[in-house]
Amino acid sequence: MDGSALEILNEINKDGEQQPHDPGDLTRIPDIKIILIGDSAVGKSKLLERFLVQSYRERTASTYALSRYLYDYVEPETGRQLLIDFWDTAGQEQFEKLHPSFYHQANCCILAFDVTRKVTYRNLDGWWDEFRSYLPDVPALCIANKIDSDPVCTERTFKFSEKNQLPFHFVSAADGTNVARVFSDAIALAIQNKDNPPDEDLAEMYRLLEAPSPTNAASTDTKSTATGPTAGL
Ligand SMILES: Nc1nc2c(ncn2[C@@H]2O[C@H](COP(=O)(O)OP(=O)(O)O)[C@@H](O)[C@H]2O)c(=O)[nH]1
Ligand SMILES: [Mg+2]
Repeated sequence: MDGSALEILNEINKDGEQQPHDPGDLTRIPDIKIILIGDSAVGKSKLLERFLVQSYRERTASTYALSRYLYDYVEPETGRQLLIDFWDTAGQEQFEKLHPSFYHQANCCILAFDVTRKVTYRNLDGWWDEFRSYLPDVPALCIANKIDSDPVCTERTFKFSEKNQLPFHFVSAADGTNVARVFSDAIALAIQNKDNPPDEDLAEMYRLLEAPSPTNAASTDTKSTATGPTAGL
């Protein structure tokens, strides 16, 4: 994992606070996958660092760090424990498209731009198209980062999120504004996606298979008649 984040975690551990697992320990099998995309240097890694270790360190260059972080999450309503796998880009977004494995089986996407660099906003369309080409049904949210550098920008409207019907938040990894909110919304969307597969037809088919209809319950002979694409029409 990112050297600086690991250093901070070690400091936290020294102070005796609970850190049940090393987020860099990728041998555990995650339940949920959340990806962060957007241009290089918009602050993706800093946002993750802020969320995972409640910290932010000034750095001049964009990060080229190891790119996955595990996070233990307990669902407040149910007490259910979930292991969340955050995928951050490792700098490759500056030069090339992301590898398909980056998108594979993601449950939610955080799409970030930098309010101090217009080009990062314009490039959202390209990121969105790439994401949707792999994951047409997966939920996403859009964030405008670095509002500490340009607080006035929060009075402006950014049409991208409206156009694509995405939840939108102004954030700052530097001062922490809205970071916890964004990650908790992303986690909620991801869990919803995991629990309720977006493929309506498939979900309906599973429901039919699980709950025998009165007809099926009455006669096992009817089983084979409900499998065609026009079944039920
Ligand atoms: N002012 C300000 N700078 C930020 C913020 N978030 C990140 N940065 C800076 O932007 C640069 C790129 O951040 P980084 O997280 O590496 O971007 P990434 O390439 O998208 O992962 C670094 O110099 C950070 O210190 C922020 O919220 N406010
Ligand atoms: Mg980065």
